[in-house]
Amino acid sequence: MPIPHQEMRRMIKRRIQGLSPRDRARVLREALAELPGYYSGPYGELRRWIEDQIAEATTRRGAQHHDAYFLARQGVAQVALVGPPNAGKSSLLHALTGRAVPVGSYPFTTVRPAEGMAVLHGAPVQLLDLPGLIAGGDEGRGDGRAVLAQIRVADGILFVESVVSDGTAEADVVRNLVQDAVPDLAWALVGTKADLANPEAVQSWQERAGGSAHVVCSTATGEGLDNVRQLIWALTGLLRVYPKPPGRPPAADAVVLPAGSTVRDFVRAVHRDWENHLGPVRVTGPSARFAGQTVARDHPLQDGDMVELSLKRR
Ligand SMILES: Nc1nc2c(ncn2[C@@H]2O[C@H](COP(=O)(O)OP(=O)(O)OP(=O)(O)O)[C@@H](O)[C@H]2O)c(=O)[nH]1
Ligand SMILES: [Mg+2]
Repeated sequence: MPIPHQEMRRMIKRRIQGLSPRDRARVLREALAELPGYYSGPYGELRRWIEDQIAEATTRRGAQHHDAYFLARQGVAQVALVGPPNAGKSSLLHALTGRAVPVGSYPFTTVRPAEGMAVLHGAPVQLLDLPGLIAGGDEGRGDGRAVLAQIRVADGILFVESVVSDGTAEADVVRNLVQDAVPDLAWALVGTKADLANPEAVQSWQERAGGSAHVVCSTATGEGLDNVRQLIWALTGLLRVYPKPPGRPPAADAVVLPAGSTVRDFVRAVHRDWENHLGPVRVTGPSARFAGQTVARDHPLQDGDMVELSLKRR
């Protein structure tokens, strides 16, 4: 039998009185973990009140180092891991980048953004692990504004959601909030904790994802992580383009180029002197109508193309 919510609020207030912000946050997190899992009604209100208290306790601490909150861009692209508290964002950052970040079974484990590099097809892609977002985040609840500011400068958003069914309302709140605030950014969905969910829960999460790009994974078993890497690659829009010497097979290592790159960009990336000596260029792959198609310098390339360059005799 849960303690009636009003008594519970009084009890929590008593427990945090006079504590330092750090201890206050710890006690509040413990209280949140003990709360019945309702998101509506009096317990929902109590939950939101505790979340606000945690946000207050943790932002005051952060406010002294405000600059430390913003992560500089590194690598060839930046993708933000975004989701409700406790969804598994930090666990995913660790699984994909090896970066040691705090992971906890309570909400708001992450109070500052963290970053790590996922090396995808030889290219460093920066992943941002952001504090969990909650309803009202766009008005500043739970540091939401700072989180949104960080999302705005990213190249793509990976919404991280638990496929265990009881978090769907929170996940919807986050998606709507972020898409209203940053409507133009590319995004995709990752369903985490597949190892904890029954097949029906996984299926209903997939149905919610609908036609959007999505992948189910577990950081506990490693299941689906390669698919997550592919999803991130697609989000960045980066292109792998394989140089092919005439009469020989294509190189095993791709040249990685930004979205929208053309044959000219590729040539410049391979060898800066070649542009002036370039003969016909042939492309095989997704951007070509047929294998070995001769294309112009401004031909837009696609991920997975092979490009054969020939140089004019001097
Ligand atoms: N079994 C299982 N547990 C997971 C998985 N991913 C995360 N967890 C657990 O879920 C809890 C929350 O994980 P975190 O990675 O800290 O979640 P978060 O989204 O970063 O949470 P906040 O920083 O609080 O927003 C931890 O206890 C993790 O060990 C998973 O794939 N399987
Ligand atoms: Mg976290």
